[in-house]
Amino acid sequence: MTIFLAGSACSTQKDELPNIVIIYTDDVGYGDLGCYGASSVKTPNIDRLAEEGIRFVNSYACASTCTPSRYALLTGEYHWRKPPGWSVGELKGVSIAPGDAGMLIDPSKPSLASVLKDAGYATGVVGKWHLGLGPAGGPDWNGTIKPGPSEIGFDYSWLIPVTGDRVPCVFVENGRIAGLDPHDPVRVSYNQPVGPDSTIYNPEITPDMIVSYDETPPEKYGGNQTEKLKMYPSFGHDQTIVNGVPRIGYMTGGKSALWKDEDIAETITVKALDFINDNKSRPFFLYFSTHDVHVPRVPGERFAGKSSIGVYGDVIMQMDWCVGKITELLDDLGLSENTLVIFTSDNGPVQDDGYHDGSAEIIGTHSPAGPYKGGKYSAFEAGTKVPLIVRWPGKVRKGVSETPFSQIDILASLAALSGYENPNGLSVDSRNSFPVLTGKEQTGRDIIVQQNMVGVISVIKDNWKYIEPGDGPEFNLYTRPPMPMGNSPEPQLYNIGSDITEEYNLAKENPEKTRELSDILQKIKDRK
Ligand code: NG6
Ligand code: CA
Repeated sequence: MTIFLAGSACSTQKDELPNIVIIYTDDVGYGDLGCYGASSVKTPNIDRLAEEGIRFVNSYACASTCTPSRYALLTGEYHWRKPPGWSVGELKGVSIAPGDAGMLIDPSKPSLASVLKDAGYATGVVGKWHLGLGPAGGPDWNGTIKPGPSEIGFDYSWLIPVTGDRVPCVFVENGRIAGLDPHDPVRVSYNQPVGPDSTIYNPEITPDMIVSYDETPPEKYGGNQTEKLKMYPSFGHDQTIVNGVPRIGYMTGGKSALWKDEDIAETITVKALDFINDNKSRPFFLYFSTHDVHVPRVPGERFAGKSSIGVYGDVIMQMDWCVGKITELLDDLGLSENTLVIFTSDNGPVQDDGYHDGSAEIIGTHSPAGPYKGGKYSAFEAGTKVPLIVRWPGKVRKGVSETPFSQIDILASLAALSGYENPNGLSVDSRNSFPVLTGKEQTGRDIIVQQNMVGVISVIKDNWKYIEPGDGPEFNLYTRPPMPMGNSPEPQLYNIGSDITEEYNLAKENPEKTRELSDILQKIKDRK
C-alpha cells in the first residue's frame, strides 16, 4: 500500500481551499448512469461531470445498506466495529437504523464535518440522514432534536431524518421540525399504533404473498384504509399512510409539516442551492444526500412518466436534474473551477424494495447493477461497487480510473486537502488517498473492506475476494427479484478479475488464499 505523508502534496493553503460538494445518492447502482453504460435512461448532468472529471470503475461504498455506509463516510470508521443488533422482520443483526434510533455518531470524535469546519469551512448537510437523531430511543420530535448534525460539526442542516419510507415524514431544519404547528404536534412510534393515521399493519402478510405489478394485490394489503393508498406496499411499509404512500413506523399529527413526496427532490435541491448561495464567498462543504433513487419512488410532475422504464427511470432522471441544478449554480457563481465535486452512492441498487411500483417489471433491459452480481443488501459486488465521479477542473486528471477506492478514505483524504496535519490519525480505518481521488496516484488501497446487510464482512485484495462465513439468509425475500445476499455458512473466495459475477467459490480449492484473506480480515478487526 502506498503511504502518503501527513499533509502531503495535496494539502492546500487556507486561503485557497476549494469548496467541497459531496453528492451522495441513495441506492444508485453501478449500471444506473449513462456514463456507466446505461442506455434506457439518460443522465446528461452526471455524464457531464464525468466528462469534466475522473470516473472510477473500482470504487466501493463501505456497506450494502445506507446507515453503515454513511457512518463510515462521516466518521472514517467501519460501522461493523459496533455491531448494531437491529432487526427487520425475521432478520437479526441488520445494519439499517430504525426510525427511532438515537444519534449513532459520537460527537466527541472528529467527523468529516468537524474537521472541515475547524479548517475554516462553512459546513452543511441537506437531504437524507439515517444516522439516528437525539438520545438513545429517539428524539423529542416536537422539541429540539439533538444530538444531530450540529453536534458533529455541521453549521446547517435540512434533513429527511430517516428515509423516505419511514416516519416521521417531515423535514428537520437545524434540529427542529420545519413548519411544525405547535398545536398539532407529531406523535411517532416504532412499537405501537399512535392514532387514527396508524393504519394497515397486517401481520398475516408474508413474503410469499407478494404479487407482481400487473396483478391485483390481495385485500389484506390495504388493511383498513385501502382507499387512501396511491401506491401499494409489496412488503412491510404498512403502518402509516402519508400522502397516499404507506410507510414503516407509526405517526400522527404534524399536518402542516408533512412533506409531499412529489416535491422532495425539488425541496432539498432548493435548500442545497440556498446553502451554496449563502456561503459563496467563503469555502463551503456541502453534503447533499438525495432521496432518489430510494423507495418510495414518487417522481415530481417534471419527471413522472418521462422515462421508458417506469418510475425507476423517472427518479434517476430526477436525481440527475438535482445534480444539474447544483452544477449550474456553481457555473453561474463562477465557482466551478474552485469546487471539488464528489458524486457517489451509499449502496447498490434494488428494484422492488417493498413497494408495488413496477420497478421489478417495467425495467426492460436496464441493468441497475451493471455487469455485477447482487445489489443492495448483498455481499456480492453490486452491493457496494458504486459509481464515483470526482470533478475539480485543472486539478484532477480527466478520464477513467481503475484504481481501487473505498469511501472509508474520504475522511482522511478531505482532511489532508484541508491542511489537517495528521489525517491518518483521525480514525482507525480511514487513510489519506487524496492523490488517488484526483487521479495523480494509481496505486490505490490494497485492501477493500465492506459489509452486507447482516454485517457479513468481505475483503478484496488483488482481485481475490473473501466473504467471511455467516448465518444470514441466502436471499433477501423482502425484495423482488429476491436479492442474493452472499451469506453462506462456508467461507467464500472468488476471483473477481476472471469471475466477475462471483459464480465459482474457490475457497476449498485454494485454502492458502482463503486463509491469507481471512487472516487479513482478522487483523483489521483487531485494529484499535
Ligand atoms: C428495509 C426496507 C426497505 C428500505 C431499507 C433501508 C422493508 C421490507 N424493507 O428494511 O424498503 O427502507 O430497509 O434502505 O421494510 S437504506 O437504503 O436506507 O439502507
Ligand atoms: Ca441506501
